[in-house]
Amino acid sequence: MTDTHCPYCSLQCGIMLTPRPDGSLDLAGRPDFPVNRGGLCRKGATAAELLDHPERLTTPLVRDARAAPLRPAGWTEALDRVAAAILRTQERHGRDAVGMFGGGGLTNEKAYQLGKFARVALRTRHIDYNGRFCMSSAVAAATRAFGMDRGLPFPFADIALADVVVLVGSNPADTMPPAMRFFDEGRARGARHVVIDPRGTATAELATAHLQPVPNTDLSLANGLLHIAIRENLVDEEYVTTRTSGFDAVRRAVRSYWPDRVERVTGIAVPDLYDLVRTLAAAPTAMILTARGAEQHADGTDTAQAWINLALALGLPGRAPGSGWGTITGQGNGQGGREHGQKADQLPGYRRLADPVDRAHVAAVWGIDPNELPAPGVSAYEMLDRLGTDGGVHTLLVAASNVVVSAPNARHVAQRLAALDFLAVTDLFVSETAQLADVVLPTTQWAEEDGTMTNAEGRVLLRRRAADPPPGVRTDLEILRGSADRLGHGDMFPTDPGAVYAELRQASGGGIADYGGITLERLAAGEELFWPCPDENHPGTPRLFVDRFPTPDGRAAFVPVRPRLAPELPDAEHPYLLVTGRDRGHYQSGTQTRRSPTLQQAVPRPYVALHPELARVLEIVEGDAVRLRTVRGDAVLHARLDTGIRRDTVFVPFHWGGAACVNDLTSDALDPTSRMPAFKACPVAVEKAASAVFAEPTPAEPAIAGI
Ligand SMILES: Nc1nc2c(c(=O)[nH]1)N[C@H]1C(S)=C(S)[C@@H](COP(=O)(O)OP(=O)(O)OC[C@H]3O[C@@H](n4cnc5c(=O)[nH]c(N)nc54)[C@H](O)[C@@H]3O)O[C@H]1N2
Ligand SMILES: Nc1nc2c(c(=O)[nH]1)N[C@H]1C(S)=C(S)[C@@H](COP(=O)(O)OP(=O)(O)OC[C@H]3O[C@@H](n4cnc5c(=O)[nH]c(N)nc54)[C@H](O)[C@@H]3O)O[C@H]1N2
Ligand code: SF4
Ligand SMILES: [Mo]
Repeated sequence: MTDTHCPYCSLQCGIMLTPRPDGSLDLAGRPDFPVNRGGLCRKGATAAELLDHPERLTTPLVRDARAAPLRPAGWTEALDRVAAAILRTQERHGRDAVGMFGGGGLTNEKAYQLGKFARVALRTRHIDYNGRFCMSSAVAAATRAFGMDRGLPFPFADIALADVVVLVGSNPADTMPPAMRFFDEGRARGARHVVIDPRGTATAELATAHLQPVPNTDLSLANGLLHIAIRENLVDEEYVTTRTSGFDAVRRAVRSYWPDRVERVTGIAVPDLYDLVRTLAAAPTAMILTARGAEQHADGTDTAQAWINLALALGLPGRAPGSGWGTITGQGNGQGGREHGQKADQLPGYRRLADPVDRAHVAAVWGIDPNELPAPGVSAYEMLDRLGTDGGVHTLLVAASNVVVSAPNARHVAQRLAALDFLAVTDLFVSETAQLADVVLPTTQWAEEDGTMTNAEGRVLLRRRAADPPPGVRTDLEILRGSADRLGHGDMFPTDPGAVYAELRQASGGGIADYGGITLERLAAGEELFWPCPDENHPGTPRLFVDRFPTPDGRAAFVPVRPRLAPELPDAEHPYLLVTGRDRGHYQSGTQTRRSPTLQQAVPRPYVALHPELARVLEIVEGDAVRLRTVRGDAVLHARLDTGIRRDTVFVPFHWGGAACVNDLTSDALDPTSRMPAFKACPVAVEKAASAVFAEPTPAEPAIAGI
């Protein structure tokens, strides 16, 4: 039996894998792991279905000409092609014309090595990753306010200790079901939970109260709540004086957020506003948690900040176990993935690429001259938007992301990918993005490799190898090594995850995300270790901000924020709001979960959820074909009637590609600070489709010559 962790979300539930006599693996939740205590959601429970999946890629694929189909090839040929394309592009357009796009599902070792490969082997400034599409707005706000970002600055278990929890745009009952045990425990003790979501989600159903704002009005809502807190003398003045700076400017900024005005903007009734503030202020322990619903907007950073401002005014961060503000990170290693160098402006340990001291530290670990390190690059969408243009990337290497499905304005992204000189994709399957590649490199998955992950709490975990990969498949580390060899830097890229982790500890040592004291031996011995952990005798830091904030003056910073005009407003042609997000049964772009027979049966097809009243007006009944249209594109989806959703809002999960790709419709307006796209709300036209020709998702198996 091998103890390991789930391949999917940032809860990183403990899983045990036991070989059966027929060679397959029996999968069960680990009762000893404190986060899930044996519980698993249906995605984790079915994860073993993909290990020996018939569509699993076992050989590299190459394309002989743009119009030619992909064909199987050997590793030497495939990696030679990648190296040749890199060198050709560097010669023609310079080093920055080669780009890398990573993913928050990669282990710490892979994320670290990807960042190092970009900076050392390619020496390009163009590297970023899908975390930009995930929690980057909360990251930017937390860094500004607290001096650092760790999704949850406390363990998940603290949720059970909170007397009040406010969840803003977060649906853990569907997105992290085993975490609900902490919420259930709290409510069993009498805690009050308030969900703020335009939809009546599974989480809202369990909560004490549900407020249904107009999408993208959370910033005004938070400012309005702070206005009431000030007016009602509910501010924790002592905390504000001793632990924060900048409150006066925020006090002034929220002066005009009168409750009736906030009601008009958000749709939340004045008495509910008062009730929420009083509940929060009266509780001995209270927590505000934001997730993608609040953050994935063109003013997501300021929205997260507005909720942090409220939390600070009420004295919550660092007050006591069960109090604070946190963001619930999403991908398996969304946390670790952003700490170790995949982000355009970051080096390992949350060091900054623009900081001379940070550059010198990491350059010394890598054995290079700091001047050889490139400058910070551009964010994920900005890089995609400029592919193939002057000053943009001409050869792109993608690992662990399916941008054709998951990036906003996805048709445009597909066009930009087509403008590249060369695209290489490393994946387990031929994802929609891999279908466009010149070379596809097959890689190992979770249960076939060792590595570390850092979950949403900042807890570092051992993911252990439980099975042999299919013959012919290489790890991401081996693929990077093979490429580095061809670029003359092979020695700097070990393939043993333990060796990479040892280097990561050194590179992160002394940084904000300090892994220096987190050894593999300590993890193997079962120690529960949260970063920062500067030395081997340090117990790690489950709770941050207890005495001070890691800002220069030790105080948390208030920042005044106001909503900007939305990038697109509803008009006569697009009178409704399209909200996107997740279905319980699928994961992200669906490359993995759409291939699980169990999950595919549970949620077989893309759909749009709409209120029965809206459906009635539009003469739509359950199962009808509904056409959605925004200024960028359209899709025909099956109607699913949902009495819990606002009447002016429709909801589509983003797990499908092809003609059912909702990101063909979404807006690529970016938050000016975090560069997060506005995935969560855009004006949309909704009508009954003239013919029932549904947008079918991409066929599972694309045509590949010779396979
Ligand atoms: N089943 C499943 N679980 C997953 C994933 C998955 O793909 N599938 N992905 C993982 C990842 S990477 C992530 S980031 C997390 C995301 O986890 P969540 O953030 O919980 O998931 P979402 O469905 O994206 O958004 C949450 C809620 O925000 C609401 N919302 C939309 N717009 C607004 C708004 O303007 N204001 C407010 N207040 N709410 C709004 C939506 O209705 C939705 O219910 O889930 C992780 N877990
Ligand atoms: N409209 C809309 N769009 C969204 C969102 C939304 O709420 N609405 N949410 C956004 C968010 S929060 C996120 S996180 C992104 C996620 O979007 P993507 O980045 O597309 O995420 P995944 O579908 O998880 O893609 C991961 C890919 O890597 C492969 N893979 C898995 N493990 C490995 C590995 O170890 N190595 C390699 N090389 N490959 C691997 C998988 O098969 C899969 O094809 O989508 C964003 N897009
Ligand atoms: S909640 Fe997340 S980590 Fe846990 S089993 Fe489900 S997908 Fe895996
Ligand atoms: Mo995410």
